[in-house]
Amino acid sequence: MTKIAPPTIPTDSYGVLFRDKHESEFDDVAEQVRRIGYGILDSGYSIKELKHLSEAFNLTRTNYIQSYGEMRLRSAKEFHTIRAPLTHGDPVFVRLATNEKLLNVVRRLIIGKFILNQQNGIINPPQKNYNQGAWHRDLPYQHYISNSPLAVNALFCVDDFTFENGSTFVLPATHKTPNYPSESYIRRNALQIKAKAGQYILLDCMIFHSGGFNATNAERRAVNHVYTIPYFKQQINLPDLLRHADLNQNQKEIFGFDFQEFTSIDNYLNGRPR
Ligand SMILES: O=C(O)CCC(=O)C(=O)O
Repeated sequence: MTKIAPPTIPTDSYGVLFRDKHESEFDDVAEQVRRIGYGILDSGYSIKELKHLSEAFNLTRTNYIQSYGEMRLRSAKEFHTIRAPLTHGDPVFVRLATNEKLLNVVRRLIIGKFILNQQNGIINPPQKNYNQGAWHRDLPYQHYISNSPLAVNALFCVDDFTFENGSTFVLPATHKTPNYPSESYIRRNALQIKAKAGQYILLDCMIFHSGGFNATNAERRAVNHVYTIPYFKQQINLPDLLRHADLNQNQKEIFGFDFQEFTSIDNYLNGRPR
């Protein structure tokens, strides 16, 4: 039988004045997000830390449902979401949002300062439709594009993300064009990402993406993080809720303490550097 040689990828180029550089895994992931809209990054957590995270997720969820009530959450279509888990007490969620490897990639993507706009625990329930199971951007209703990302989503996989349990679908490069694509584009280009528990799926927030149908008997859990330039308002005022938390200066900056609206002209003037 004749063997077919694998295609050889050309390595030469010509007519190139500018090129991206690859000095670390962070450059690789950032380039993927910039060019095709998504990439995968290992968080670096140990098995023990991942186990703790999984338990913290479940406990935070139980307390959340107790605090806000199942009926109320269901009627607001919020039963499969935990809003701002980093404000509920377990420091593991603060660490998840300020993971140094993750911030190294976000720094490469959002030019200048950025803040955490929102953190949500999300649950894709088995054998059911759920609120993230439809194509959307993470800046919904926005139909513009920017030449560098204004917002980045880091979806932390608490469980393995598989084809069977409805892992995230993406429409590659749709962060490059303002409109929602045609059905034909979707049919030809939609692809489903596979990722392991402990990895972050990074998305340019303008890429269209969707959760898939979870055909297994177990939930698929994740924690999403949206980082934005500081000019976008947060979903929930994190500095207010974290006022008494034990945070270092770097964490405070990422959670938006330095970028709050001034409540008066006096406050504004007092906040100006001397
Ligand atoms: O559940 C998923 O895989 C998708 C989550 C999602 O759409 C989001 O975080 O915006």
